[in-house]
Parts: sequence; structure tokens; C-alpha cells
Amino acid sequence: MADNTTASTESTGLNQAVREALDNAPTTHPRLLEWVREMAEMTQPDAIHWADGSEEEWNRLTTELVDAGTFVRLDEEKFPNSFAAFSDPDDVARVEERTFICTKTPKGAGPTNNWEDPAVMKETLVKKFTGSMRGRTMYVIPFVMGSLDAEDPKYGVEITDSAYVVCSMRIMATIGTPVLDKMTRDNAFFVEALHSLGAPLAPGEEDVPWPCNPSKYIVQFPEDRAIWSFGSGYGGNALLGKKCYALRIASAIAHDEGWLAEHMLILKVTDPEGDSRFIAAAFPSACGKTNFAMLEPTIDGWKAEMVGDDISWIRFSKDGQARVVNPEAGLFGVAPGTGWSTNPNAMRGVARGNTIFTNVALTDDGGVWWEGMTDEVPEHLTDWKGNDWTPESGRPAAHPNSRFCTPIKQVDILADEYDDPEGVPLSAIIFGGRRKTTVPLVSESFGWEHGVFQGATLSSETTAAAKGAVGVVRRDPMAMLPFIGYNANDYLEHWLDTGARVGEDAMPKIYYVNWFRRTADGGFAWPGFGENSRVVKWIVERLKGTAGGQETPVGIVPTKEDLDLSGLDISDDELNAALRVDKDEWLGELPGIDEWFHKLGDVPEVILEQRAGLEERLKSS
Ligand code: GTP
Ligand code: SPV
Ligand code: MN
Repeated sequence: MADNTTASTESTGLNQAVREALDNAPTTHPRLLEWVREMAEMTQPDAIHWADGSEEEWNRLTTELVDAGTFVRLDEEKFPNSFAAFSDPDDVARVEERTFICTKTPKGAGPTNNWEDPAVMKETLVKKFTGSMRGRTMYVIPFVMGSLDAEDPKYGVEITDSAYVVCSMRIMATIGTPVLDKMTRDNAFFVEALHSLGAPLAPGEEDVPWPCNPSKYIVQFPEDRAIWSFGSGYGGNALLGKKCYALRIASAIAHDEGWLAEHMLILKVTDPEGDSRFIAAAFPSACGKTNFAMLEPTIDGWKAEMVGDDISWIRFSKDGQARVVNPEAGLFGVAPGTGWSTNPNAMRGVARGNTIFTNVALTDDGGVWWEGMTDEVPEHLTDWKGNDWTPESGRPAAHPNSRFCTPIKQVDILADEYDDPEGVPLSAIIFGGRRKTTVPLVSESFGWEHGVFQGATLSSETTAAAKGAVGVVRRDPMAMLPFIGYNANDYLEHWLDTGARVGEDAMPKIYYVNWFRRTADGGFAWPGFGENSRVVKWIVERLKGTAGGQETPVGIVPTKEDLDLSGLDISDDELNAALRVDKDEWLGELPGIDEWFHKLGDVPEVILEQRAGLEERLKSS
């Protein structure tokens, strides 16, 4: 790796290829031209490529990635136009410790984010980025999150030195010429999203398949609406339209503009009468959003379709109707546990091809495999680290956070309305987490404020989606802990204010689910996946006013009789374990909630009142 700290002492001038790319830029957008030039001067790439988003470009870049050893081309029959990539073993997930919200004051970032003064952070980052693209091509990717036909299209431009990022962004967002043309015509504002692997190449130095840098910085400047990401090539760290823009920056924009940017899937449900409703659900990373969004109902007459699987932008029209948009154009889904029996819709989508897999295992015949993909385990694989693997190896073949990146249009249960620029009307919001105990299968909130309390105290066991310990219970408000781009107290206040402004009656009803509760013998109490349609049915019937439920201290919970259990193979013990609201377990939950509120420090009064109300109801129950 070249030493980029010496960059400023060497030539900082732009080479001829770069100067030509700037002079012949396919845009006249003044700020864009200025910004790209500044970033080129700082990062000193060998060349600049303006991504047009074309198929020809995809073919060229994927071929280059195969030649570089970053991609393995999969068997054309099994997975047409698809590739497997294997990351550096130290670059496999989001890095929350290295993620920063840089606002003028520490209070702007709040108690849950890492903060640094923007000027100080810029100084650090300028050093990191200086010369960081030497020996590489700088790609400029114009993109839009959500529809290009939206009233106020949310533009961004990602500058990156990773062709893997360009190919992945082409799947995850609308990119290239149509975006750039409209952005230029309207001289539109765009989020500046700078990304570098931080792995410059000295002249003649040979590249590695997955360049990255041990020193990582995932930095958001919400007040400037800007993103600087250094050192990682992986998912949420590097595909800057996704978590950095559509959640962290967008949540700050949403706070200012009166809407919500959330870590939620969007599901369309049609009941046997033919009435359709849209439901959004917030579960923390690797807690079941993609699977729930692609649910295959196991109950007669019910139909589920997908609108989105990870991110929701919820706006409120003048008549107070909540409308939700999925700003993404692709899925970046967890591979392990996604299989023909649990999520056939995802498997069919992926099998259509045009997919980038990262950190899965390779089969001997040019396919891919991961834990849970098929019931049968292959006898021999090449694991995600490139080693021989057999079932006796005693370690996972695919990394627990291995992913598939697939165009959303390949999902055959995609709802027609998925890309409606105005979004779809939202009837219910579900919060959920991964809890072995305490939290029942489903409960209905007593109202908006109680629902916001449920969201504010949402808890879940940590997963492999972020670097760090797995299985530790932590509070994850609205499944947004790693993604709130400002002060979490203000975020909760914003939820409350939005409800008050729009009016309780017009707001979606709030539910809280837990697919992950365990029985005494340690197994899952509830079978999950397609069987979650039974919970959806109860929710829809509650919305219609036709289903019963029992009032408990934590919300309205269905009894066995209120749930449609026809044809379900479940024991009484399991069902009791799934539905039970245990007073002692919940009283034991209160210290954790108090500790969390103490950490937040400035929790809205209304939420503290909800906390008191819960304790009162528990003690008098
Ligand atoms: P991110 O993409 O990280 O935001 O994750 P996600 O919330 O979309 O999670 P995903 O649907 O990919 O599921 C993650 C893991 O949870 C997979 O291993 C699934 O097999 C498992 N899972 C999903 N739904 C269920 C369920 O209903 N029951 C059980 N037991 N496991 C589930
Ligand atoms: C998550 O971690 O919630 C994801 C994957 O959806 S990533 O894009 O890496 O953030
Ligand atoms: Mn996610």
C-alpha cells in the first residue's frame, strides 16, 4: 500500500486523464463539477469515470472485477449474470464504533451516536483521503433514492474508488444518466457522498481482491447533508445511498421537514374480501424484515406482496394520510437462514440472476450455498474464506452476515405500487425484536403515545449485521439505534409531535411483535416465517374491528381463540410460551428501561408517563 501521508509533498496536480474527464464531464451542474474537481484534487485518482448506469458499463465493470479476483462469475445456468465476492475477513459488517454523526454541538448527535466536531473530523478525514485513490479510478455515481418522478427527488452523488460499489449501487438505487440529466436540468441539490477504500496503489503495486483499510470512518455531517466514508468496502459502510443517506441523513432531513425516515419493510396484505392494506415493520438488523416483507401466507385466502424490505420514508399528505415509499431499488439481504423452505420468494428472485453475493460459500459446480439455504448440506464447499469445507469442518461455510444483492424487480410477489412516487397508504406500524423471553408474540398498543413508548423501549439481541458481540440484549429505539442521524431524544419527540400534528385517528396503529421467544427447552416457541401470516391476519382484523383481544398491562394480546391456528402444528406449551405476558418478567424489564432512559437523559415527558403507566398496570394486574 502506498503511504498516502506523503501525498502533499508530491505532485498534487491532476493528471491528463483526470483533467480530460473533468473537462468532458457529462453535466454542467456547477456544484457537482466543483465538488468532483475538489475531491479529485484531494484523492488523486489515476482516472475518473462518470457512471451512466448502462448494461454495457455493468458488463465491463463485472468483467474487470472478475479479472481482478474480486468477483467469481457463477454458473450461467444456475445464476445468470451473477457473481460472488469475498471480503477481507475484517470487513464483513457495519462498524458502529467507527460511525460518527458530526454536528456543531455534541447535543446535536445526542447520547446514542459517536460525535466529533465537524471541523476536527474534516481535518482528520482530509488527511485520510489525501492521495487515497492513487493508482485507482474514481467513479462518480449520480443516484436518486425513491422515484425520479417524485415531487422533490432525493438526489445524491457517490464518489468511490470501488467498482464493487458501483455495481452494487446500480442494483440498490436508480443511478446514472437519467438521474444526472434531471439533476442537471433542475440544478438540483444533491447529497455529497464520498467513499474511498483507503487503499491507494503505488505504481506497479499489485492489487488485492478486496482492498480496504484497517482504519475505518463512516461519517455523516447531517447539517451539511454530506457523507464521508473511508476504509470499508462493505454494504452499509460503502453503499452510501442506503444507511448513510436513506436513514442517517434522511432522518435529519425528515426531522426538519416533518416526515419519518425509518428502518422498516413495507408489506401489502390482501384479505379474502379483496381489501388491501399496507403495513410497515421495524425490526433491528438481521431480525426478519426481508423475510417478513416476502412472507408467503399459510392461511387460506390471504395474499401478501412486497413493497420494500429495509427502509421506509413516511410522509403525511395534506388530508393527514400517512403514505410510505421504499427509497431503494434492490435488496441487500441476509443470506443465512434464507432458504427454499423459509423464504421461497427470495430464493426465486435471487435465482433469476443479476445478483452479487458477498461472503457466501461456493459449491463445486459454480453455485452458491449458505447455512439454511437447503435442508440438504453439500458434501463439499469452498467456504467464504476460500478454504475447503465439509459438514465435518465444524464452522459455518458462509459468514453469518453474508448477503445477496438483487434487483427488487426480480421479486415475483412485488406489489404493483412498489415504485409509486407518492407512496402507498399506511395502515399499521409493527415494531419487533429478537427476545428469548418476556415479549409476547404480538400486542396492540393502547394508542399512538403508548406505541411510541413501545418503539422507544424496543429491545433486541445483537446480530452479526454489525461488528461486535452477538446475542447481547440492547435497546434499539424503532430499530434505528445505529441509524438516527441526530439526537435520539429529539427523534422520539419528533415521533410524538408528528402524531399530535397529524392526529391520532389518522396515524397508523402500532403493534409490537416477537418471533424469537423460546420455550423452556430452548426451541423457538413460534414457527415464524410464513406462519407469521396468522399474526398479520389478527392485525388486519383488529384494524377492521372484527378480532378480539385481551387487555394486558403491555397492550392488547390475542388469546388462542383470537388467532387463526387452523392447520398449524404447535403444542400448547409452545403457544403459551409465545403469547404469555408474565408480570414478573415485565417487572424485571423495568430496570433495563430505566437504565436506557437514564442513558438517553432527556426523554420526552410523555414517554416517562408511559413508563409510569406500565408499572402501575403491572403492579395492579
Ligand atoms: P437487515 O437486512 O440486516 O436489516 O436484516 P432483516 O431484518 O431484513 O433480516 P432478515 O429477514 O434477513 O432475517 C435475518 C435472520 O432472521 C435470517 O437468518 C432469518 O432466517 C431469520 N428469521 C427471519 N424471520 C424469522 C422468523 O419469523 N422466525 C425465526 N425463527 N427466524 C427468522
Ligand atoms: C443492516 O445492517 O441493517 C442492513 C445491512 O440492512 S447494511 O447495508 O450493511 O447496513
Ligand atoms: Mn437493515
